[in-house]
Amino acid sequence: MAKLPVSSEQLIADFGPHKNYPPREGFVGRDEPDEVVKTHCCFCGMQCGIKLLVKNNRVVGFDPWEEFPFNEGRLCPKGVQRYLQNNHPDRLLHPFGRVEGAGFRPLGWDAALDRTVAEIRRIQAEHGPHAFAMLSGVSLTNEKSYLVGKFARLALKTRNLDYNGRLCMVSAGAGNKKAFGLDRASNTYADLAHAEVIMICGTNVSETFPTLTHWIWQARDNGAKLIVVDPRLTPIARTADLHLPIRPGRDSALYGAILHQLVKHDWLDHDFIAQHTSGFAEATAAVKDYDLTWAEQTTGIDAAKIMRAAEMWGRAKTSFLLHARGIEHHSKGVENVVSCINLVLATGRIGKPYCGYGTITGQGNGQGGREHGHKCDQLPGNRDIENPEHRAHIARVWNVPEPEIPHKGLTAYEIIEAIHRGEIRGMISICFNPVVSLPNNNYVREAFEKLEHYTAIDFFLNETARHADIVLPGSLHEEEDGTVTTAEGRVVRIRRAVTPPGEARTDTDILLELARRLGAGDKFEFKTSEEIFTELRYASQGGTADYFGITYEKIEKNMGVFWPCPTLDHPGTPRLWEDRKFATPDGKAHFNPVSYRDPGEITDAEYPVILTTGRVVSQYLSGTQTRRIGKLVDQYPEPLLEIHPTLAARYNIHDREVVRVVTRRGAAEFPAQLVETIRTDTVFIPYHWPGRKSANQLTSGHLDPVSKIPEFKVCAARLEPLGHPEPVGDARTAFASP
Ligand SMILES: Nc1nc2c(c(=O)[nH]1)N[C@H]1C(S)=C(S)[C@@H](COP(=O)(O)OP(=O)(O)OC[C@H]3O[C@@H](n4cnc5c(=O)[nH]c(N)nc54)[C@H](O)[C@@H]3O)O[C@H]1N2
Ligand SMILES: Nc1nc2c(c(=O)[nH]1)N[C@H]1C(S)=C(S)[C@@H](COP(=O)(O)OP(=O)(O)OC[C@H]3O[C@@H](n4cnc5c(=O)[nH]c(N)nc54)[C@H](O)[C@@H]3O)O[C@H]1N2
Ligand code: SF4
Ligand SMILES: [Mo]
Repeated sequence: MAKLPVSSEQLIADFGPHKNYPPREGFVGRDEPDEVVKTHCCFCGMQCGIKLLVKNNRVVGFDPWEEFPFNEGRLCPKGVQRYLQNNHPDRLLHPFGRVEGAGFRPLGWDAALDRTVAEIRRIQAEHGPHAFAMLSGVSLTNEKSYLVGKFARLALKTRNLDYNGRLCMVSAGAGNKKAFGLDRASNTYADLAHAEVIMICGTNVSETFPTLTHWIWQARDNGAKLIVVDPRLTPIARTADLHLPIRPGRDSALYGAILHQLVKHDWLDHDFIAQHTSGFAEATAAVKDYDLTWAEQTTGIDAAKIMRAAEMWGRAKTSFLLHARGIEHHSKGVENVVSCINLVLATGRIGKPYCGYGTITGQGNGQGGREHGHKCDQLPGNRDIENPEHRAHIARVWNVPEPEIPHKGLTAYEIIEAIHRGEIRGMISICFNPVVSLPNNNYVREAFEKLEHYTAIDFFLNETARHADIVLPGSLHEEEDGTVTTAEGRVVRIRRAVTPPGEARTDTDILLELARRLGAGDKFEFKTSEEIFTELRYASQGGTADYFGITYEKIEKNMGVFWPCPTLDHPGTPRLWEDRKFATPDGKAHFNPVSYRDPGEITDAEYPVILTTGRVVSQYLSGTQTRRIGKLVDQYPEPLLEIHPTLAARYNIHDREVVRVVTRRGAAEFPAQLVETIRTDTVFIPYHWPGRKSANQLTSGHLDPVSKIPEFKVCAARLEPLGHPEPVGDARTAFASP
């Protein structure tokens, strides 16, 4: 029988905190806190330092942490509201179990854990160990990411573990490894401040990484030129010297055409290319026909602007290239990434002051979370799960025979497909909301309805957890100690400010207890997060992401340590490649040839408009957290369809009128927002909402063949104006806190 969702409102009405616990008041005013805890924001990869104010075991406010070197006290709209989650009435306070036909009922921990373990055993006995899968997320600390990887491999004994970075960082990770042999931004953002040219490709930094813009303004004050590549004239693009309004899905054509011009005008660093790189001839051969006429036709950008970009980049002495999901969320995300890196290598501008390159990490621990082994193909230290030496090293650290470590499993979206095929029957998830965040999500929801057993660990009942059999109340960011690694590669300390409320437990306690009940307790005898970190250090030792020389004490003393940090007396590595020894087998940086190919879905007569998706400043990811914070909801209450007046006029669409957007996957309705800041062939929808407001009802399941990232940034759509404004009083404030 299909597992139909149980609503959060119903759960709160039946078993809300007021029934069992004294009311948890919200912000109680700025009287003297009991404690001030220096930690970091729970949201994006900038990991801004913040001081949390604690009173009576509750977070009641914040203060800027001005000494923390990256953000120096600055915070964005999400950062200053984050603490409001701590007292939210929707907080899960005890385990719940599904009672068919009656929704969720509270359960004791023993009963909830026993039921999960019994179902794991039953499903694995009937269908083999890999029929039970695990999904994880990189809002988790390094310690928890490491623990999840070990838990899935040694306690659950499944190879099918993957994580939400599959929707985020994997194209960048694969591209970085191909080019440099190591996956991290090459410099700290302080190097931006003195770069002559900054090129920003497919990232809306002012909304998605607001505190990063400080370093870009520093560069502007110092005379830097700014190039922005985005189909939308984003806030940062409005300040740029050059905005290249690319047709979505065409980035590798643009960077290929720029490389063509660098060669043609000899804007190249021949010494660097000869001594420190390989593959230059193949990479330039691949773009020999990419002249300006072809490039203009393919990318939709004026030839003159492309030429200007090539000249600005080519003639500069120092430069920094940044990109994020706008070029990575593609069925050729890896090709887009390496075609950007080719420009950096051709001009030799890396590993020197004010010269660098970086993919901007998305989630809070998007960097560390992609290093410590909760990807389906990875072991800690960014090791390869199929490499015999790497497996042997981890087997030694885990004290198990090497064959006990499962081999490579399926990626996130492939796990969904395997559920549909009946190969995967059970699931445990932590820190992931795939029913909102995966593409083509009606198909994803049907998979969760099919599962024989599903346990979810979260602090809120997210939309996927509503399909669960068991819900285990886990911990918020401020309820556990640990470390995360910022977008710059700086490992910082997350400090526990409060303990979990009610019967909620820390994520770590839940995983350790499950491991014990699965009979693997001897491999999981950790008493503190620091003990997990110590094992992680050994596990990462000698890997490309080497944390061996990092300790909690050292982080404390230096306000963070940059990996690689191979020995205890090593200071860490803020700027990579100064020694010109790249982490590839031959020690050289690799050019990669890229021949342009079209995105997985292109427009045609039936679906003539390009649909792209992304973010707005006040909402975060699947919205589970930010849709519960009233002030953020007020700022952007519901998804709007951004459309250019020219395109709108073609369909007789007026501002705020509802438009039905149809793709090959389905249809959804959004009020139109007429803006002159988007291409006339493209519409944009932010994806932070569930159900009928979800952009992912429309997106395609096309994956990059190497990274398996979904193509969130391009699909083909048809617009059907409904000719009336949005009815009042719909879902807009559904989750707002009082
Ligand atoms: N406010 C807020 N901040 C966040 C998040 C959030 O949810 N909300 N999430 C965090 C996470 S996990 C991530 S991954 C990052 C994402 O950070 P970004 O990558 O900056 O965010 P997106 O909005 O996904 O996409 C960025 C831009 O890509 C453009 N774009 C679309 N298609 C193309 C294309 O084909 N080529 C190019 N060049 N550009 C294109 C879009 O117009 C958009 O402006 O943000 C992090 N920060
Ligand atoms: N159409 C479209 N879809 C997209 C994207 C896009 O640009 N367009 N972007 C993609 C990207 S880049 C990303 S990163 C994904 C994100 O997609 P998801 O990872 O599904 O999004 P989150 O909202 O982070 O969901 C995480 C869940 O983890 C919980 N959580 C957070 N911290 C913790 C913790 O410490 N412990 C526990 N136990 N739970 C925690 C939250 O409450 C939430 O329910 O979405 C992807 N989907
Ligand atoms: S920029 Fe990112 S880390 Fe900093 S306050 Fe905003 S959401 Fe938090
Ligand atoms: Mo992301």
